Amino acid sequence: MTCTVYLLNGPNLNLLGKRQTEIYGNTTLADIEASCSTLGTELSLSVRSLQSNCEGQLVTWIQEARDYGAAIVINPGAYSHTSIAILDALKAFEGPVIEVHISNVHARESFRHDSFVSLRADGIIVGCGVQGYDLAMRRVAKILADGQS
Ligand code: CA2
Repeated sequence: MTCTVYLLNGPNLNLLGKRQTEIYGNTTLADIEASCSTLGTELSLSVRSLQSNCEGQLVTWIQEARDYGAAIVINPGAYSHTSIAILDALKAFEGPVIEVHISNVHARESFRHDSFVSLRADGIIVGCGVQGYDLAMRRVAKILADGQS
């Protein structure tokens, strides 16, 4: 059966490609979701793409992934730096979790340097632009394939 990757994006990432293009680039979230889905097909993974500006909704989807997801690729946006609720939900998820940040958060304001989500993440991709999502999908595929052998 095909494994499902939950591709979760947090607050304001729906604005990608529309504002602050000097930091986040011109690619839209729809572009990212489409390219992860295409790559997923190549990697024999199905992708469920979801974005919310609300912390509780992200927690609910992470809980849903416990039943229907094999892995999570998540850019929690600013909630990375604040949300113990998202960390706790991810701790209850048993599959691989890869955290993505489009920008190099370590070269930005100090409040972006720490992420609660990183305490649970199996891998963290930072500052690779939107290619980070592609890298995260490939990492998830490798972890899942290794786990099945
Ligand atoms: O670099 C990343 O991917 C971030 O997760 C993006 C978050 C930021 O709070 C994190 O520190 C790092 C912000 C996402 C906001 O995205 C926008 C995109 C276009 C226009 C406005 C905001």
